[in-house]
Amino acid sequence: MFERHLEEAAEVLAGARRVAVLTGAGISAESGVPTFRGKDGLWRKCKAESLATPEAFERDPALVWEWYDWRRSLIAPVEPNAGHRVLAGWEGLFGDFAVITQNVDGLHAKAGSRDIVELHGNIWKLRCTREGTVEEIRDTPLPRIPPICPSCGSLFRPHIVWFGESLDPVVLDRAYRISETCQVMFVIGTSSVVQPAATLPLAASRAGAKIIEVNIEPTPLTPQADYFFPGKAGEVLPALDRRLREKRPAAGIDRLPDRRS
Ligand code: BV8
Repeated sequence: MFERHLEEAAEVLAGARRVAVLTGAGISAESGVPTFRGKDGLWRKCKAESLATPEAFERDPALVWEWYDWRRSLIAPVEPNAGHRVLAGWEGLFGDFAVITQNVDGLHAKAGSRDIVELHGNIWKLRCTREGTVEEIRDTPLPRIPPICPSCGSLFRPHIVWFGESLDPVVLDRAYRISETCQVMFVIGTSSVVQPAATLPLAASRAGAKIIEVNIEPTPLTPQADYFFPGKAGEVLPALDRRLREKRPAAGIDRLPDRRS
């Protein structure tokens, strides 16, 4: 059954020109980055839900920065895994291909993906609380906690969307446009509970896209998915990639029938 579904999903992919991917913490798990809600997830270990909020930062910026500095030091030496690399390789295979990620670890870019929509920001970027300017600072550990904006002396905050904060409307609008125009949407390694990210696959499905979910366990999205592959992203994606490349004509994508026409 699994093999047959892989075959079918590869067939769907081979005939698609507009493909989107939504990823969550699960795609980085095999690189050693802790997820949020798993048994050894971040939210469990260090009361993360009380740290990733504007109220926590208001109350104790140093504590919040210690947590992010610790996560940055965890992520700094980490390499992308086979799942990230397959997605980076698919950029050249389809007319339109974009990765929409909830992750802040920067591993899709490190794997070579270029068209990335970071819904929740990026742990390597710091934003001045006064000027709103954003800088990428990769020092781990940070030279001082909490970090200070060199131009105005105000506090830097992580350039990350916390709970209770709205996503950047421009970023969210692009994510919806990609979701509502793709023919296939992969949903990989997300518990599909965080809003508004979790609505993107539903928007894609309503617009007629095939939904292909990859997760080690079912999620609230699974009943709506056209295909659910129970397994690790770093194993399922390479298996799908092998089948897809057997089907994809050597010629460019323009000779493929556009299934939606
Ligand atoms: C907002 C940054 C407007 C922090 C994060 C309805 C509409 C709008 C908002 C809400 C709503 N209902 C509730 C809300 C509020 C809230 C929300 O969604 N709460 C949830 C928990 C119910 N949403 C917000 O506050 C958002 N803001 O909507 O603004 C607004 C404003 C005020 C009031 C209302 C609305 C902002 C959300 C962004 C929050 N910031 N991160 C940081 O990282 O430090 S979210 C956080 O969770 C991470 O970014 C993470 O990416 C995200 C989602 O988690 P997942 O990525 O799915 O990770 P998780 O651990 O949960 O799951 C991992 C999955 O991988 C599992 O399924 C596991 O089985 C699987 N897996 C593990 N290993 C593998 C694997 N799969 C494959 N292979 C493997 N090897």
